[in-house]
This record gives sequence, structure tokens and C-alpha cells, in this order.
Amino acid sequence: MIELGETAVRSALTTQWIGHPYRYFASVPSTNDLLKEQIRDAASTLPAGTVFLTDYQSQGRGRLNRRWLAPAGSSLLLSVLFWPDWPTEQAHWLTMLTSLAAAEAMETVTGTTVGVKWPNDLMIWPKDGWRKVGGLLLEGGMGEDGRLQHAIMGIGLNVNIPPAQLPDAAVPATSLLAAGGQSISRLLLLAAFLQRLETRYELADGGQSPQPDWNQRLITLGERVQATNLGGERPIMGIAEGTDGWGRLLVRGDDGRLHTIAAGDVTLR
Ligand code: BT5
Repeated sequence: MIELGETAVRSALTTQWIGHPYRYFASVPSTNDLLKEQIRDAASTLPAGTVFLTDYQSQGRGRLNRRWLAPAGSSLLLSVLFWPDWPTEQAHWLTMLTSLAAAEAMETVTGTTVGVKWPNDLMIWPKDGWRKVGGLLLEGGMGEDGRLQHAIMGIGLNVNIPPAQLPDAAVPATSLLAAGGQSISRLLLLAAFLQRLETRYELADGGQSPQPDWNQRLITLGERVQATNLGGERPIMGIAEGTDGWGRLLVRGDDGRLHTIAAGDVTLR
């Protein structure tokens, strides 16, 4: 049986709607792109909670068309479809609640503490500093009413990448295998993650902000950072003081002003 094939995953899932339907692909260019193509097709009526998962991406993407690299069969590489009908400002709640769900699932399955580097990096501390063990890519579309109509949440988790095959990346990368020395059941981790994702999505959809729990996980807060707005302004040096209700990062710049970073990159200094 294929480890993450449809038969195996269907019997492992404990969710009501996330992962129903679940589709497995041995190899695709990018699960986010495939899901996007399918919902663009007017005849498509994929429901909220649809999951596309693959064992290999030939064009896996990060933000700003950066690459996401993972050896075949080593990782969790998936996209989840939501139809939130939320105000667009609330879109970032999806990144917040998904990172919480992934962190909680990884902790439950491995016992390792997982932090979040603002805004979309999952981090663990093997021994010599924080390293990136996963990343999230949120892509969405607005309806004519200006609300968030659909959202595709892409998740890449480095589960069993051998140390020698970790990608060379700007933020040093690791995997659960490289950090803990043991290979991890991707099936167990996937089922744990999707269950938490469903619970956390329902709380947020009911109006409960993921922000307090997310703040607890952010390794960025209280630290000296260099923050770059994706808008392209000059980088800001300062102390990351907190986030606002929409998950934007508040940085007290060296100039004394409080800067709000909506989307960007942060380097811990
Ligand atoms: C991310 O972007 O971290 C989002 C990654 C999302 C990947 C998933 S996999 C399923 C779905 N389908 C897709 O096509 N994508 C999503 P960002 O913060 O921009 O980070 C990208 C940077 O991370 C790259 O420029 C590399 O430096 C680094 N990187 C690439 N692969 C990595 C890996 N496996 N582990 C850690 N870092 C990596």
C-alpha cells in the first residue's frame, strides 16, 4: 500500500470535513498550482477541506516564487482548500491557525518543541539554534464583494529528509529525522495535523482569533529583528514588540516609531 495513498489516509483520518475528499499524487509540479487550476475550472465544485497531497513536486514554491525543495517521499507536501467568506484582513488567520495546527501535531508526534518565525516558518531548535522545519504558502482569491472567497493553504513539512539532503537555504533547514535521529510516520503526522487544522479552523470561523495562541509560539517577539516589507520599502531594524489582531508584526524601529509589517520577511539579529 502507498504510505500516503488514498486507502491508507482515508482509514487514518479522524476529521469530519478536512481531507474529504483527499487526493494523492505520486508527483506534480506544485499542489497549490494543481488545486488552483481545478477551482478555476468552472465545472469544479470542490468542497472546503479538499486536500491534494504529493510525494514529489517538480516546481514546489515558496512565497515570491521562491523554490520549495524536498526529496521524493521524504516530506508532507499538501494543499488544503477553504471557502472562508471572511473579510480579507482576516486572511492571515489562516496562516496563524495552520501554523498552530502543524506545530501542535509535530509536538505530539515527536515531543520536540516547535516555534513559529513570523509570518510563515515552522522552526525547531535541534542544538545550535533555530532551524526551519516547514513553511506555509497561502494563496487566495477575493469575491466581487471584496471578501476572501477561496483560500489555498500550501504546507511543506520536512519529515524524513536525511541530513545530507537538506536544502541549502537562507534560513538554515532541518527535518524531524535530522533533528531527532528517528524517522517519523508521515501518516500519523498527517492525521494529527488535519485533525487539529479542522478544530482550529472551526474556532476561527466562529470568530475566535488564533492570535493569543500564535503569539505564544512566535520566536520573533521580544527579539531584535531586521524586517522587510514585501512591498519593497527599506528594511527596518528594531525590536519585534508584538502582533496586531490581524497577525501583522509590530516593530519598534531604532527611530522610535512603531512600524506595522503586513507581509514580509524577518531576520533575527
Ligand atoms: C515557504 O516560503 O516557506 C512556503 C513553503 C510552502 C511549500 C508548500 S509544499 C505544498 C505547497 N505547494 C507548493 O508549491 N508550495 C506549498 P518562503 O518563506 O518564501 O521560503 C522559501 C525559502 O525556503 C526558499 O527560498 C529556500 O531558501 C527555503 N527552502 C526551500 N525548501 C526548503 C525546505 N524543504 N526546508 C526549509 N527551507 C526550504
